[in-house]
Formats: sequence, structure tokens, C-alpha cells
Amino acid sequence: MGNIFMEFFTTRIRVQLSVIKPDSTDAITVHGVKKDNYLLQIMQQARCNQELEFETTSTSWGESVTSINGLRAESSKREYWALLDGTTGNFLPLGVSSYQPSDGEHIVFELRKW
Ligand code: B12
Repeated sequence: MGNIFMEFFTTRIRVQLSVIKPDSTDAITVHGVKKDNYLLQIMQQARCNQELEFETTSTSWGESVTSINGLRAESSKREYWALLDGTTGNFLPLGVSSYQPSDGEHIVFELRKW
């Protein structure tokens, strides 16, 4: 039942996003994220705040990130936007439309080659 009382009790979390480009790094913190939101929804919230720009394409695995902050991954150059855990440096196990970050998590988008 989505009434105003439910909204009041919704747990909010904070997620840090970093975008690593060849010549610069952009870092933002997205506040007031609803717990259990997918990473894609958090990115959309950051886009609403005009702190992030991105594009995705639909695939059988969900949404694939193709461009961030004006930098497009060129598959002809074997480039892609990798999604990394900022603490461990490990790859996230899921794409942006499946992964649900937890409170205080730091996510890194890095342009890489395969
Ligand atoms: C090769 C591959 C890649 C290559 C694709 C480029 C290429 N041309 O080779 C690269 C290295 C780019 C890649 C990236 C990622 N991948 Co990948 N990838 C695969 C793999 C091994 C084969 C895909 C394939 O070629 N299928 C055959 C073709 C004919 O089918 P297709 O649907 O057209 O394939 C395309 C999509 O699969 C897409 N793609 C590949 N990986 C992913 C991941 C996501 C989340 C999405 C939406 C699309 C996508 O790229 C393919 C080529 O265009 C699969 C495992 C598998 N066996 O399917 C994992 C797999 C799909 N990838 C996976 C993951 C997690 C990722 C990343 C999120 C990893 C990361 N943390 O950065 C990123 C995507 C980030 C983003 N930008 O959104 C997971 C998805 C799990 C899930 N349920 O979400 C899989 C299942 C591997 C696994 N078991 O963990 N991947």
C-alpha cells in the first residue's frame, strides 16, 4: 500500500559513484536512495540531480551501459564500461538493471578493454 506513511518509513541509503575516464575521474555521492533500488535507478536519480549522464542499451541480460558523462565505449576498439566494487576492485557480478547496492557502497565505472 503506497501511502504517505509507507513513504515515511522507507529506508534510505547512500551510494558513492566514481567514473574513471582515461584523463579524469568524477566522483559523486547519491543520497536518499531507496533501499533495494537497482543501480540503474540510482544512476537515474543522479541524472535527475544533473550529476551524471549516461546511456544504456537493452540486451537479453538487461541494460548494458554504453556511455557515461559523454564518453562512449567503442566496441570496435574492444572498449566497454566495467562495473567495479570500489572497495575490492572486483567486477560486480550483475549488470546495472540487476544489481542492488547496499548502504555506503562505492561503485566504480571504468572504461576498459576486453
Ligand atoms: C563476452 C562477455 C562480455 C563482454 C562482451 C563484449 C564482447 N563483444 O565480447 C564484455 C567484457 C564487454 C562484458 C561485460 C560485462 N559483463 Co559480460 N559476459 C560475456 C559472456 C562471457 C558472453 C556474452 C556473449 O558474447 N554472448 C553471445 C552473444 C551472441 O549474445 P549477445 O546477447 O548478443 O551478447 C551480448 C550481451 O551478452 C552483452 N553483454 C555481455 N555481458 C553483459 C553483461 C550485462 C549485464 C549486459 C546487460 C550485457 C552484457 O555483450 C554481448 C556482446 O554484445 C557472458 C556469459 C555468457 N556465457 O553468456 C557474460 C555475462 C553476460 N556478463 C556478465 C557481467 C556481470 C558483465 C559486466 C556487468 C561485468 C562488470 N562488472 O563490468 C559487464 C557489463 C557492464 C556494462 N557496461 O553494462 C554476467 C551477467 C550476469 C547478470 N545476470 O547480470 C555474465 C552472464 C557472466 C557471468 N556469469 O557472470 N561481458
